[in-house]
Amino acid sequence: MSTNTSKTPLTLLGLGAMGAALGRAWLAAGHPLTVWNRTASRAEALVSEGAVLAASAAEAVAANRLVVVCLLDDASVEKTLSEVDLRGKDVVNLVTSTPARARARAAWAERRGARYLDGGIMAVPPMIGVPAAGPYVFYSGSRSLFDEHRSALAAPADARYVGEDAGHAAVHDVALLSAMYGMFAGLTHAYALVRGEDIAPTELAPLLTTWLGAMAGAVTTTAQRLESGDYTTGVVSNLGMQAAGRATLLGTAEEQGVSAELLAPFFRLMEQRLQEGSAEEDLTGLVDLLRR
Ligand code: FVH
Repeated sequence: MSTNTSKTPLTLLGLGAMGAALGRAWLAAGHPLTVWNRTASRAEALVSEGAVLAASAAEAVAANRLVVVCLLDDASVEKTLSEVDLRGKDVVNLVTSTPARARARAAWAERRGARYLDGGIMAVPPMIGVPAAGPYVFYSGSRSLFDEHRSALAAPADARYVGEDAGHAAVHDVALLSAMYGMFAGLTHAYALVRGEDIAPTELAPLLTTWLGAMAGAVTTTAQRLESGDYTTGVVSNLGMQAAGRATLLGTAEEQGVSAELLAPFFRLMEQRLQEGSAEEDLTGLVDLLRR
């Protein structure tokens, strides 16, 4: 693949599933790319596509101002970069992290003379470099770094800046992932309920898809209620009615020989809110209950 001198050259540390996909997208967009990976053999494919393999992380970092890190976790970032000179570098860390760890990593990089941007990738590797698949990355931290390198950062996936606080990319990332796991928990329970019945999972699948789509409006109404503080006006399915459904939903799990361990905690929260709040609310009050 040919590189283009008008495109920002960059260094990529980490060529796992995600790093390799990012590297391929930068090469495809014409960015000169220097790579490093702990296991050097994993760089072979990218080198054959035009990347330059550095012999060490220090050599890779020295090669370019813009340094993107896509390693497994924060511990591997520490191990890889603890002895490397970061002065004058623009470090973009795409490792999935907690907000506190991202903030600590930002302070660590800045103490060492680098500008720092934290990223949360909202995509899986096959989506990278495929705009139609809708990949994007939340970025937070140095605004000047983001503005300067925005076009390079946007080559593999759309770049969305969410603030100077380095922890905000992680908060956004983990909020979306947490909602996704809530959905996975729900469909896990639903499939378990029909297992053993004469109902094929592929029969249930389209029903689940359309039902979850129909219920997705709750994302926005909950946000609006949280902002207005009004949890009762215009409620369609109130808390009192929903909490009363507990016996049916948990009873069905019992009858079907399915553990209620995914569902029961949510109903416990409903009961608690019912005691402390109002039966006329919707489920928005549960958000407040979760805050410690
Ligand atoms: N893959 C995905 O679906 C998700 C999508 C959302 C974002 N995540 C995050 O991206 C980071 C990297 O994930 P990955 O998919 O590339 O992960 P792996 O394929 O397991 O590759 C891991 C790379 O990290 C290197 N590595 C691991 N430990 C060390 C270490 N102690 N020192 C130096 N490098 C280390 C590993 O090197 P090697 O095993 O090939 O030698 C890989 O390059 C991650 O934060 C996800 O949460 C991906």
